[in-house]
Amino acid sequence: MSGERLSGTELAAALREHDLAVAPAVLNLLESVDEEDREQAAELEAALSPRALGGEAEGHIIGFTGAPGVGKSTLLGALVAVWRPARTVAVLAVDPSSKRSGGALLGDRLRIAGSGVGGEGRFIRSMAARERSGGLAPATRAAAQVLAVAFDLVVVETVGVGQSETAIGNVADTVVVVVQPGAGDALQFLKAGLLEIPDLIVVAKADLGAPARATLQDARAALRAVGLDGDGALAVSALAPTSGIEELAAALDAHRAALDLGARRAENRRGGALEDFVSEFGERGLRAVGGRREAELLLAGESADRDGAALIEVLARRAAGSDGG
Ligand SMILES: Nc1nc2c(ncn2[C@@H]2O[C@H](COP(=O)(O)OP(=O)(O)O)[C@@H](O)[C@H]2O)c(=O)[nH]1
Ligand SMILES: [Mg+2]
Repeated sequence: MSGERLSGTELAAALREHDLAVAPAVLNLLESVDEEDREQAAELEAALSPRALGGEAEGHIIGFTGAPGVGKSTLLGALVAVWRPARTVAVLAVDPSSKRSGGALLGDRLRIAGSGVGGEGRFIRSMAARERSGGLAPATRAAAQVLAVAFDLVVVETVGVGQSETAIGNVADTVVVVVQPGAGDALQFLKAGLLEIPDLIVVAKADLGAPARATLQDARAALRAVGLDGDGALAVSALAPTSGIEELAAALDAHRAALDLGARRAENRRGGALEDFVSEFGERGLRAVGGRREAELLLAGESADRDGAALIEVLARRAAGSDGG
């Protein structure tokens, strides 16, 4: 570590200039529990809030979620190879078990995937999950939001089955659920309304043949069952020779292009603020606001460009009874 540390405001300015070299320092700051660092982190986030930017950060924030072993990291390695070198990519791998090994593994996979990855324009970081829930830590949400100012693509890989996946929907513009051939469970969760509805379902390991094709049919049926277009399911193989990776990259771009970004991000900030508030103040805090529904209504009444910190403040003030409500 060098002696000259950039302040939160300086880091924010660097990200606005697309200076990708500051990404590690930005993550260190956001993950720090040191009190002075927390203040700097708040300044960083405030300087890059939609209100300060005069609009939403332009990077595409994509969440990849699915059970362990379905092939998420390998798939990301193949996708990064398609995206690079034309586009800059940050990958945040949320590892519920260990803090570092996931990122190291992911790094290996990305190197194996080869072709132009490595070096500038690409940033990979493993981050701790919130407690054991598999949910996103506040630092991950903040990291995705601020990196989207500097990088073209910000990918968050999370491990999850069923309800624990909800957290990714509070940060991503596009949520991709990855399943593997024979994975009936995840699709049953989706049909039963237990799973957050994904924007895309990817059936990985398409090279396995018939079982992959059958799971793709199941995925299409599951999407139709919840009123979505079956075309939102794709099969890919990340093993050489890869298949479906470019189609997936195109589907991701198409989803983002059709999105009302401001509305989606505002919704995510509200959901994220509520999640963070409950994590900090517990169910008791939520009761002090008047319950979840009341909290949601309160947040919905705030203007769309308010950042997470401001929204949490709104909830905290209501809980303390100091806003007269
Ligand atoms: N046959 C096949 N195996 C794959 C594919 N992608 C990943 N795998 C294997 O599945 C296992 C889990 O992959 P990984 O990417 O670590 O899954 P993650 O836990 O979801 O990130 C590894 O042994 C991979 O080699 C694929 O496209 N085809
Ligand atoms: Mg992985």
